Amino acid sequence: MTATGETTTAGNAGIEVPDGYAPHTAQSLPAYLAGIPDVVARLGGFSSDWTVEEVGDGNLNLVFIVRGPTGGLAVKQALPYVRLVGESWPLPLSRAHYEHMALDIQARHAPGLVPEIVHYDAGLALIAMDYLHPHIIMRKGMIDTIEYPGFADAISTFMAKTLFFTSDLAMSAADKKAMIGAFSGNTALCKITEDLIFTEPYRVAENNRWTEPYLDDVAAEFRDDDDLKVAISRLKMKFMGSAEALLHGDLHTGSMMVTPEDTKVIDPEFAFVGPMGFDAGAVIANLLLNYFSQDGHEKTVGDRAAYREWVLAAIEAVWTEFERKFLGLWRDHSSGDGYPASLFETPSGRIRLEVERRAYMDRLFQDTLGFCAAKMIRRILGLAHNIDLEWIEDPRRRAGCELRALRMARMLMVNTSDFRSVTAVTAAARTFRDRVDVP
Ligand code: SR1
Ligand code: MG
Repeated sequence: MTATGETTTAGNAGIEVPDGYAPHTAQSLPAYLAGIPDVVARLGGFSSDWTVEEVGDGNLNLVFIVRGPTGGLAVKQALPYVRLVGESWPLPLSRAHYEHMALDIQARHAPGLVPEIVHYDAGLALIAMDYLHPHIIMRKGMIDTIEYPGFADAISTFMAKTLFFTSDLAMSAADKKAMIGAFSGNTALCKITEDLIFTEPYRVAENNRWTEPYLDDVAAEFRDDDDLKVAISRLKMKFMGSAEALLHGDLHTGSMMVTPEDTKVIDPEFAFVGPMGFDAGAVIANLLLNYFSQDGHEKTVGDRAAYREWVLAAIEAVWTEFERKFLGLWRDHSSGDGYPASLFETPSGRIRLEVERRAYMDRLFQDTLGFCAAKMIRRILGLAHNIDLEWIEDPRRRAGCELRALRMARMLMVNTSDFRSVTAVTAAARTFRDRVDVP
């Protein structure tokens, strides 16, 4: 299990490390940090007063928590390989550069919703940032049925602002192209997504795993489902070719640190300029996976019914608020080269543009549902699973939850246009949960 609540096994090949790079240890880090005035100011005292704990059991990186007399820091350092798999699966250190750039842009557009960067060292692929306390990874809180009343507002604001302000609706064509260029080198991280989300769950692949033997048949059925493979291929084409806005790129509930009052979005190392629905779909997918997992955690039948309803209400609020905020930004801040105001200056033009805005959001909703489905399927049939489901001890019971999620995801991906509203999605979740699919 990883720090962000995902679980992984397996790997690939080749490795190169730039001069000057070396991974830190809890022992080596204080002497390095002591040379950075902003860090010393944050931690207080002397390096001999600081405690360092390596807490990163995530898929990719080292993460240290450093505490001093006056404050704390989280220090994230990229390793030149996928941490959980080892050196057999190399991964470029440049992901820290993309994460740093993304955090900077997100902080500008969505202030207060990402951790503040205190120090960045490109050579060491290391970022020192706010130690978020008493926040916990949202995925873990949801397994413990903690409600987060501020979450929908925060994540919808984060998505509306980061996606709108980095799109052609807000940016000039030249600035937008420069941004695409700036993130275009994050190919290795995109390739992980292209393989693990859009390809491998739909064919035989060494990395794939699922709850055996209960899901053997449905895994085979998905590998043999041409309609599903066409649908996932269309989504993959959109992921690779639609440079709509700067995405977080891995916006699951393990990338959110929360308290009931506060939400911070972390870990944008998968950032690149892609289709907006990929981020929105990731949020909804992870909420739906949690919804379907709750049956597997119940001690007595129905003891999590109220929490399940909270999760569905959160899904509805996330989309409704996102749509409302995005449209509001478009009406008030359309400074980009898309939909030039000069084309819609007449009263009828203004009305037509408003109709078009609604149509744009409808298309974005359809994209969101497709990507949502893809994200659900990859967490059940692909390499990296999540603890919402993995922590259900009885494999048969877990498989039952997973099967219901898979059935719903397949329907969402192949019959996307049947879902015209977010309440149609939550209603379908209730229906699929009620089905007596026994693996
Ligand atoms: C090998 S990396 C597996 C997954 O971890 C990250 O959080 C992304 O979701 C990626 O797909
Ligand atoms: Mg991550």
